Amino acid sequence: MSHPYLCAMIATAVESLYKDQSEALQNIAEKVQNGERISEEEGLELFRHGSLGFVGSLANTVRERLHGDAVFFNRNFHIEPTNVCVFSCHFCAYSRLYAHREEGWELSLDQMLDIVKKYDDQPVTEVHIVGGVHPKMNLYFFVDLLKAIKAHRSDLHIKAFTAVELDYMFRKAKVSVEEGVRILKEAGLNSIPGGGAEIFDDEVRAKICADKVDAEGWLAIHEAIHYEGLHSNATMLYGHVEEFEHRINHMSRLRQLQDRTSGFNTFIPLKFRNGGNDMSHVPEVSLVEDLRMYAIARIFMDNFPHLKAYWPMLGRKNAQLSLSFGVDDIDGTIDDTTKIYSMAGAEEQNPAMTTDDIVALIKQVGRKPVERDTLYNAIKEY
Ligand code: V47
Ligand code: SF4
Repeated sequence: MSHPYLCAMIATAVESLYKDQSEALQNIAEKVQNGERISEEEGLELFRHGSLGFVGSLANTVRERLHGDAVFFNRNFHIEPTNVCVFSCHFCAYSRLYAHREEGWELSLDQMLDIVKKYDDQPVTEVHIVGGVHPKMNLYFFVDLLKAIKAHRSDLHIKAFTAVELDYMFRKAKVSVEEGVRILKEAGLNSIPGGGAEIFDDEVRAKICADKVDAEGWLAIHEAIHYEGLHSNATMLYGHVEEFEHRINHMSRLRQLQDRTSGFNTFIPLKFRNGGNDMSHVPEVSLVEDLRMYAIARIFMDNFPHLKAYWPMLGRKNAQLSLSFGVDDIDGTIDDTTKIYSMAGAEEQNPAMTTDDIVALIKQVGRKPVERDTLYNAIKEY
């Protein structure tokens, strides 16, 4: 966007967009433009009164300050060891209780290694392993899996196990969180994904996922991961029974941990989808609300380097749109091994995009595709 006349026009339009706002919103705009952190109250003000145009424009300023036009993606594939799960999250369309395990799947170590081998000739850099919490797949089963993957392909970055899976496997093996993290790191674990965070507030958690690890446990596991020198991501499941206050509280707790450790790479807001689960009566929020969510996250989470839109859940067109509302990362070239969203009614039933597809999708909206590894080192600019 280098034409001087166009730039001046946009600057005037943005200025008048800010001037027409309440004093509170104008103060927030000034802070964000000066690179200052906004408070929880100010975050709430954005959720309550910030129009899509207003928050979008501010978020884009932050996003371009951090990353210019770059949009990151990586070449990865998923392994989902099982969908059998001891927990009963009401929003989950994917899991099956152990008593009904014949309706689900349970992969053996050899079957999972066969998935890894399918990618032998492909330049993937990451395997993302995540699934249900199976009572018989214990810490040492996963130690063997990590070791087998590393023995086969040592350069593959293993991003594996949500804090929910880790909490269960550590407790069952009677090891402390710190000890468990060390055991998995020694076996080859490189980072952990951001799942299982949902909404940290206890009352909301009691309504949607009462029986799994609570906020303190989730945060303690990520803290231990960071202190071992590994990185992680953080998610937030939004757009169901929570209020704006709960979203701000969730993001604030993540921001505080990040101030201490700097171990998070990416924040990933996940839109609640209501297909095939116990919460099908809860309506889904609009696309405008999704984009406002991304934008406010980009403004509020000032110490998170990246904001990810998970395209299999959002769909390709909406993922493109999100790139103007603070998002700088659209995950990877996942193939159809990921089922957690397709089973809940997400846009993409068989999510797969080739690198050419992803590059074209990003270029079509005037941004610059950058292939990255898990830790955001640039591998190739397109
Ligand atoms: O924690 C489950 C979510 C998460 C539904 O770290 C749902 O790179 C919406 O965390 N509607 C697991 N969401 C997936 C996850 C993830 C995904 C992509 C990348 C990364 C990363 C992490 O999926 C769960 C839950 O919040 N989920 N059911 C649903 N009906
Ligand atoms: Fe199990 Fe995860 Fe589904 Fe909850 S969201 S029931 S922990 S698979």
